[in-house]
Amino acid sequence: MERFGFVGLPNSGKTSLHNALAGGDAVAARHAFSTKSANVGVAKVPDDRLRQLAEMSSSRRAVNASVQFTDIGGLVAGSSRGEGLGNAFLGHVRDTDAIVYVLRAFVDPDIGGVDDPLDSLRVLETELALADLDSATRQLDKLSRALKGDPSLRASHDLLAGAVAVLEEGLPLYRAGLDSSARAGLRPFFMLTNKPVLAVVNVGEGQIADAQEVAAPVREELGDAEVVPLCVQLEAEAAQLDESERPELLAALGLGSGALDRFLASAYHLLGLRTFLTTGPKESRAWTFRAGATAVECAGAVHSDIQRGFIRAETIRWDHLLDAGSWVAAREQGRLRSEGKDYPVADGDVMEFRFNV
Ligand SMILES: Nc1nc2c(ncn2[C@@H]2O[C@H](COP(=O)(O)OP(=O)(O)OP(=O)(O)O)[C@@H](O)[C@H]2O)c(=O)[nH]1
Ligand SMILES: [Mg+2]
Repeated sequence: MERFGFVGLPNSGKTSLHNALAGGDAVAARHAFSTKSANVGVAKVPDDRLRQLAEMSSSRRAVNASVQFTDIGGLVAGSSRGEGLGNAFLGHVRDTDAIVYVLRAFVDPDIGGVDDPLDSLRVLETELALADLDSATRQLDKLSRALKGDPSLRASHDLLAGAVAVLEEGLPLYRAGLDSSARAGLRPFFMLTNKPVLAVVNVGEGQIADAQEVAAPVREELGDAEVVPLCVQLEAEAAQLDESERPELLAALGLGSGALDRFLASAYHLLGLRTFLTTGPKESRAWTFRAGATAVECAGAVHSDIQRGFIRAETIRWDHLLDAGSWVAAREQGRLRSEGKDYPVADGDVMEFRFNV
């Protein structure tokens, strides 16, 4: 499963965000470094298409897609040199597929820490870039020596040398304007700042009305990255409630419901994850696949036997299926397509696999 790592200064709200997503109650505390080991959680990816299909089929249950996230201990200036939780921290970041910066904007004199989101971002980016510079320099050294005996390493060497130049300026790689082939070429070097990023700006209750303005400087700085203002504390409290009461509370607080849902949806998309669906009376289910996957690869997500014995897939877009009213009706109306192994599955396709084992 794909994993996000929360990266933020102490007391920025990482554990609270973890709790909001998992509905859990890991210890969120007012002192710095309250999280020492990483909390790993799983969040359901909200999907209204799934809900509607489950209703259409009177499914006994609906199963959402899910993502994992790791609540990592706080980072401080100097973490890249072993200050604070130092190396353990960096190890956890290395293990993730994408980084979620948690940037504190809420002001509370009783809770120590930085409450300027842009200042926080600068500290975090500097530390990650320094950690990358250290690792990249060492790898470049090795590669330069190996290059003498193996000229085929030239492209890789030059790419890494370019990365070192960027990092020396304190710039994270994701902000260097590298094209996707350069980003892919750097992947074997396991750079932290070559991972996709998004940011949560953690606003206080009093800032909810101006949340977009509070987040604006971060959005400007990060350019293409998704920046989501959230009142993490309230979301965490709402997560403790019954699912049916939640929208009401959030609406009453003027948050609107669904800020957290939108965050999850963008996170999912950021990783290049897409969803296909299956539906029937027993269950309706959202399945995760990587953008570009074929029908036979998607069949493997359901079961390896279905992949092995794949014959064809009957498929229809989710909204067309709802429009037809049922799978049988869609077939009668000639709206089901029959697709072979190499069909590139689209986000929102409803699939039924024909197989023979
Ligand atoms: N007033 C206010 N307090 C908040 C908000 N979000 C989080 N807090 C509080 O801030 C404190 C720190 O939150 P945590 O979620 O533990 O922060 P953390 O980033 O996990 O901290 P470390 O693990 O120590 O790095 C807790 O007391 C939270 O209740 C908020 O929006 N408003
Ligand atoms: Mg914590």
